[in-house]
Amino acid sequence: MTVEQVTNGAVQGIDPAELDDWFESLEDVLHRYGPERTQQLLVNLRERAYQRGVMMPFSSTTPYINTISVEDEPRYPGNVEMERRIKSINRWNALAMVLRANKKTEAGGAVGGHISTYASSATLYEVGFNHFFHARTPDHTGDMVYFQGHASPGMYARAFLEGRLSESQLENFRQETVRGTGLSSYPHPWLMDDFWQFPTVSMGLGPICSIYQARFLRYLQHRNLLDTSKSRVWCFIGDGETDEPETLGAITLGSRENLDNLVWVINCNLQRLDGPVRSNGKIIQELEGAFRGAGWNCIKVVWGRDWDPLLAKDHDGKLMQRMGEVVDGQYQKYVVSDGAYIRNHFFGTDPSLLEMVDHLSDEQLQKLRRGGHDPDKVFAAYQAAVHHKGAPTVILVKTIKGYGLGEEAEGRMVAHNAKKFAKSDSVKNFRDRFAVPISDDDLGKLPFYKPADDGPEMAYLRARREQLGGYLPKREPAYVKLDVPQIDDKAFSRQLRGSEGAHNSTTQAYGTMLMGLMRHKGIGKFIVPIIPDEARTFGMEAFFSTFGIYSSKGQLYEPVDKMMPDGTTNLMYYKEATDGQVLEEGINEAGAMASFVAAGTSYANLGLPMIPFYIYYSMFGFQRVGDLIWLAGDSRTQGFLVGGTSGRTTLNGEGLQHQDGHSQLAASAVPNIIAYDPAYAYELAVIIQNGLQRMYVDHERVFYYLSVYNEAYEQPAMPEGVTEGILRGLYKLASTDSGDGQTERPQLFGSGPILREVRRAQTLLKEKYGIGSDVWSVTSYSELARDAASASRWNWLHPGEPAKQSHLTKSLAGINGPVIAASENVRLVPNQIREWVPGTYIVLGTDGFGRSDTRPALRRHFEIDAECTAYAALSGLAQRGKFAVERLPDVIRELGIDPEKVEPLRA
Ligand SMILES: Cc1ncc(C[n+]2csc(CCOP(=O)(O)OP(=O)(O)O)c2C)c(N)n1
Ligand SMILES: [Mg+2]
Repeated sequence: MTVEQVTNGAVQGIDPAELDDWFESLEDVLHRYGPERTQQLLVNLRERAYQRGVMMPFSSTTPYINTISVEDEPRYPGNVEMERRIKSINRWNALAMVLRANKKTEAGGAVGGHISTYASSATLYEVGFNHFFHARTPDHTGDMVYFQGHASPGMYARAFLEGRLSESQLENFRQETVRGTGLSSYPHPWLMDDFWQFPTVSMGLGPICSIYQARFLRYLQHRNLLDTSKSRVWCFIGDGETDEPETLGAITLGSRENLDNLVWVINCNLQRLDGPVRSNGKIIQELEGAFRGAGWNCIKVVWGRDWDPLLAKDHDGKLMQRMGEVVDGQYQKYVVSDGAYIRNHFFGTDPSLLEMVDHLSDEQLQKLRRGGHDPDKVFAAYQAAVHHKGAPTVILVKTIKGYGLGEEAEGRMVAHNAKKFAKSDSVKNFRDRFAVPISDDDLGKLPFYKPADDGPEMAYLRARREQLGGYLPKREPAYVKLDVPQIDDKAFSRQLRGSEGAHNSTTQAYGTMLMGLMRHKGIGKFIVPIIPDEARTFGMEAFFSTFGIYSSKGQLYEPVDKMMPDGTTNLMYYKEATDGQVLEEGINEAGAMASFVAAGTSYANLGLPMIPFYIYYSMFGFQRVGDLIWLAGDSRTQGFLVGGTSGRTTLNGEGLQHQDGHSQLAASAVPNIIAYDPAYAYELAVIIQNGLQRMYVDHERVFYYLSVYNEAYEQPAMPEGVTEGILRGLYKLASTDSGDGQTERPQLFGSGPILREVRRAQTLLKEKYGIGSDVWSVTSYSELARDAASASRWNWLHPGEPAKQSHLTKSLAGINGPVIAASENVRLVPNQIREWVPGTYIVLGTDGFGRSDTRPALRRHFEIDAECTAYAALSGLAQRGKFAVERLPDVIRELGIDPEKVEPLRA
């Protein structure tokens, strides 16, 4: 039996009069004791029934009406008429902006834009702007609002009224190749760094980021770093967007962490891009079930106040039942239908329903508003949300896509992509509907409209925002210089000395350094170590007990590993604490990335620079959550991404799905990522120190990607004079003397653990063939390539002027011999620099699926081991006439290489 059937009042087999008694009793209890006691009574009744063997049907949903009853609605505190006028002006300017931009750019490829999304959500935003969204002020860390990406025209329109954007900026919507004159298509902090805070338009990323942002506010609070108690995170989401796994995938974190500082507003206009979100079902009900099940406070805003009198007359629940049984595809049909159709089809299923609307004309029927277009209902929901304690709130609001845009867009399947009107009177109808004071003569020009500065609308708008602390969105980075440790600090210096005979991996070096940095007086407390259930893999479990794992609830249990079998206390136990520093995110790379972004943008969004160090299984970074990494770049996030257990051959036993050889390639495509693939601990130290300096002292808007590996070997001490080379991407590490009559010297490039194979190749060449060579450590192909490309571009545009020389060009100026590159990466990584490598350049790499085996077997399989590298060097010399070609087959044999072995790319 569904809830709807119960509320309908008839239960088969029970005498209606008896049933009436039950309902009367309910009314009586409700009247005398109120809803809360009634709820307790019903819960008790349900439990009693359960004990007596009556199984209650599970229902995660409530009837398809507003959650907040009319009696519980607060009085609207604003001037409704004034707010309606401001909203209408915003609607107009948003529309004009998109239409004008497309007209203007028609010949060169119209720039596009969206009008239907904001048309459906204008009320949702305006109620927020006028009454809820608090700006950041000295005594308030500010509300954080995630605006639905393609509603951006509405946000620009409002900022225009507020005097924060100029007419020329509106005129140049989506035309932004010259910085500062245009407006970005969607919220992009990279492009509008004093305006947008949160990129949202890759569906699903805004929602997941908002959850972790809300949790990060709590983290800062609990660690006594910042009082964020007044801040609230608002996230505006499309109903279609909820299909993204990222949107719903982390909602239980919100309830588990009691994030009552988080409000989601899901604009249920029932449509996505191509068509209905749930044509044959009901998205609002589906989402209600999901969110209630996940422990969220769920508020439905389905109907506008025009429906209140009808629902008040709905004593037998028939209207509610009808509301509940109509599917979304049909509700969309009502949007585009006239009143007669609605009367016949919606109300016509039951004579008593028809009678209920007898007094309403067809026109009135057609205008019965949905909840999301009624400021009273929206306000009531927001008010309830901000007062709710103990859980996040989701507000499911029913609206109409393209609201007010007329027959060319409103509720139409094509609404999402409408960006121009085919019919000449569409604009006029819109103007009339929203009573925007533009004359008929001016309509064709689509002028932007701004009321007089001293007029009542502007005064009202300003007053409301003043009351709420100022304007938003607004991005205000803090230019605090952190007391970053220098390279001689003990956190780093130990790594510069080398491991002195001991065998360590770069992952170990990373863990040791991070621990040292977290103990550093200047920056220690600002570090946010993030790990998704992988600390033991990286040998970092000591972080748990040393710094504590953040948990808003502390530790409510006695961890099994605290007591040793002999009764002593284990100091390395799984310690959770309210002021814990480690964010242990569980098996959740997407959530960990969202935490990384929240921490790494704290300098801009909260005025407090934080330093996230996020280490993860390398393969599950760029490949798994690449879009979140791109978003981190857009957000101007700072911090270190660390790909642990890297390497298609160094991570040897895990096989195909785990062995990464392409994250350095993916990293090279993110413009503000500085990526390194170091071989030695001292290189890592130099890189991390420099990264801290660049990000947290010099305020460069970059972030880092570092590959670290789990192969243990002796870490050498840092040679003299290599710092610049490490940072720029390449330095000469070791040379052997040229042999008798040798006229060319092979140049051997190595990275990561493969540098050691390259060094072994150098020895082979010398010992077996008497050939001297140079070994270079290449710490970053992407940095080399970017630097070289910049120099080339400058030279190209400045003919006749003294040419600029890149680090690569300068470093290779004196070489004479073939260049061989070997690394854990696919060939495209070293091939980034091919354009600038003089002469022969042979690249070895790990193209092809990985597999499990021993490291030597895998390195031979991919042909990146010392033997293959040495052979490549000799064949390079042969190509240049410096080694006898006829000898090459012998060399292959001597080095034990099977020329008929399987081709790794296709294996
Ligand atoms: C990851 C991703 N996939 C696809 C798109 C393209 N896209 C942009 S808006 C949209 C439809 C959005 O529908 P909905 O979330 O319901 O928002 P509405 O405009 O209806 O409010 C799509 C598919 C995108 N921006 N991001
Ligand atoms: Mg939608």
